Amino acid sequence: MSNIYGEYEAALEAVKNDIEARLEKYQNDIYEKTHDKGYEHISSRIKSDESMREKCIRKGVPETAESALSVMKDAIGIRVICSFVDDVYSVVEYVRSFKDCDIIKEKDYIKHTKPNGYRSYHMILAVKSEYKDVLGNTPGIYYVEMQVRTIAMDTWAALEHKMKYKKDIPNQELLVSELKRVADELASCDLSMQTIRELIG
Ligand code: 0O2
Repeated sequence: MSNIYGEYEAALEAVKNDIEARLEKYQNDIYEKTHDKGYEHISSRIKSDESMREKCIRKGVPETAESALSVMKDAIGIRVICSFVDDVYSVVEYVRSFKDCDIIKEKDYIKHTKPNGYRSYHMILAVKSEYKDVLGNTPGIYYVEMQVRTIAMDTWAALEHKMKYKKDIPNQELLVSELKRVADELASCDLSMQTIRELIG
């Protein structure tokens, strides 16, 4: 079976690199001004062929490049991990200023925490690219799912993600409420860390 992204795979890589380069510029600019970091690190991925096909099946759409690149909007995923909650919002504001890039969907799971305790700032970006897109437009539009969160939020999400797939764990209910409790404790630590930073100045 051929790759679901077909001839558009190179464009995905180019768009991912473009957004990463803009974030690196942000990091360098902040460092020049303040000798501090705007964020801790970035991680990125192109959703694998297998995961994208599985998602198409789950959402009831055909396993085609058009579904993967136009219906789904998370073929490219970029995660920005920050030390402090304020830095998350500064990154979001910087992304808002990107040229040739519109934020078409935004969810603040930090202010509006998910019932399970999940916190993160999500955006879907529509990025203009010199490459042709799956609908035949040049310049094309490629979508990027961006998640911006603190180290504490990221640690929690990674552990929760791992446990979600362990269905054979006894006492699931207790586990869910414990995870929620830990998420809230970590959020309170994030607040304290932010306060300490402000005290240091
Ligand atoms: P993966 O493998 O990380 O890509 P969608 O589900 O994308 O069609 P929706 O509901 O708008 O649409 O997405 P949302 O709420 O913005 O969440 C998308 C991604 O956020 C998920 O991607 C996860 O990466 C992350 N996420 C959202 N909620 C949770 C949560 O409760 N726990 C954890 N650990 N991660 C979460 P995928 O596609 O599920 O998976």
